[in-house]
Amino acid sequence: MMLYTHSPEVAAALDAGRAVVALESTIITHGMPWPRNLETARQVEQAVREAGAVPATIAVLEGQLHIGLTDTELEWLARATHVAKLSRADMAVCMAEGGTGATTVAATMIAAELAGIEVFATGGIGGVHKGAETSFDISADLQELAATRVSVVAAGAKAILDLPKTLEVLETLGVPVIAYGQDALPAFWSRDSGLKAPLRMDSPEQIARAHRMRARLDLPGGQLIANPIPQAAEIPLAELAPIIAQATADAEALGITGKAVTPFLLQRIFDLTGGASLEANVALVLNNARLGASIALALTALKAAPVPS
Ligand code: PSU
Ligand code: MN
Repeated sequence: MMLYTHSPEVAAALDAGRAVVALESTIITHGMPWPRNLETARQVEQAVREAGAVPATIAVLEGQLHIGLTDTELEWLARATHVAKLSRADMAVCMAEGGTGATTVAATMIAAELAGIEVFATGGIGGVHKGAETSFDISADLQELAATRVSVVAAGAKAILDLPKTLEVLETLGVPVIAYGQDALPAFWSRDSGLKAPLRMDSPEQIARAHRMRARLDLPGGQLIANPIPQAAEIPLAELAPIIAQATADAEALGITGKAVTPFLLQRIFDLTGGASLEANVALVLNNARLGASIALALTALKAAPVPS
């Protein structure tokens, strides 16, 4: 059995040297409720296509790593209820045992690099959780950004995380955190976290050149592109802060730990905002898919041009 299979659309795109954007599947299985998860997954794929690139949603189905899902597979995954959430630690076990799992940012990056896909768009990355000084809850996504050469477009880190600590860890790991088109680090549902991003870029071409430069320097690891949610869709941080505090306190009271923490908090915030957090989430993922496609196109344009030495 091949280590991974491509959907027909992705196979044709890679053969033709077209721009491809990787998409994760944990957001479908653990990040959004049915049927909005399927609608969003389809809209995100369509947004990538409309921007001129090809989407590759990644997941493990019955032991097989899929780079690109057919619409039937996408719908099956969106309806499934007992799908594992796979990160670097559990991906190989799932595949070896013939299991089915959705890929997080970390696992999607691993799969994308394997398949030669350089850009990946998602909603938010995992990071350092509040209270990490006692819980040690730091997402494997951060180490993956340090290890795997994929540029990840996200709407910053989720405001359920400790953002200053997340930035510190990314700096320690040597991960460039690049705010797109503004100075402030965006905070997922909000455009401004109140923190300045370490780096800023204003065009997909700049981001593509920096991505290439890392490879020429033989630096492992990718880039985190922090793309602010569109203004019309944002929920200001002041409005969300008490809700996030409530959700975090609930998680602690219920003794939620490990990989259950992020899905629990997202669900709780969805309930406490009366569904408004989901609307914002959908808008920011679509926005990231479009930027991811532009970066992937800029990278293919660079490939075509001779690299100056
Ligand atoms: N963004 C969302 N919803 C999600 C996630 C991101 O809007 O469910 C997922 C991503 O797959 C990310 C994961 O990699 O949450 C982080 O989980 P953890 O904190 O357990 O590492
Ligand atoms: Mn965690």
